[in-house]
Amino acid sequence: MFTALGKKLLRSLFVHVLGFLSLPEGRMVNMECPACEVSHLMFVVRVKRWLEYIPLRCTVISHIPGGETHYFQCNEMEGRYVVVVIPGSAKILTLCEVEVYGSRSVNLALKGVAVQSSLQGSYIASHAIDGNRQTFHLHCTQTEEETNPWWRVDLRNVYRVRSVSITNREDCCPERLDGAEIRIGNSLENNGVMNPR
Ligand SMILES: [Ca+2]
Repeated sequence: MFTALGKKLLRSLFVHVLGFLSLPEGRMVNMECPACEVSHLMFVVRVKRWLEYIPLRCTVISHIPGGETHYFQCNEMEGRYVVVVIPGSAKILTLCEVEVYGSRSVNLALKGVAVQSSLQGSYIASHAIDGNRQTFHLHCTQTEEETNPWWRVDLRNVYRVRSVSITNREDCCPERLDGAEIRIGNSLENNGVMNPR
């Protein structure tokens, strides 16, 4: 069924895959090449590091009509911080409510602490986690017009986030939220906007 070369390649592939899979547990499988252990281990370490930095996207918001609440699945992304950022210049970020759900149907954001990149009027960051989806200013946030405006909630602990819901403003310009990214992670580098999205 297989040629000799085919069998050799298949066995080589099998040995390498086994070596790759077993090395993290400290076992050496590749008996044909003991010297390969170090290079395999380095390869595994590099792949694991690479995997840690793969941007696991929760979402990029395409559009939320005014006054509506949309849910976004985040595939149990792990993190303490949930960040909403609009990439680009001359942007204004307004959020009327952000809800964060883990394994239970409890809104984790309600016990969090919210901050944002700047403040417009009295539209403070905590208005997005006040438990109220109403879309007038007493219950919404707003930044100044700026480059890459962001809003962030500190969940005070690390959670596996299943979904995030966003309620958009209704009175004006809901399209401002188009293209916003939801990022989740444990980093506060660059105000948390470097977390995976
Ligand atoms: Ca609110």
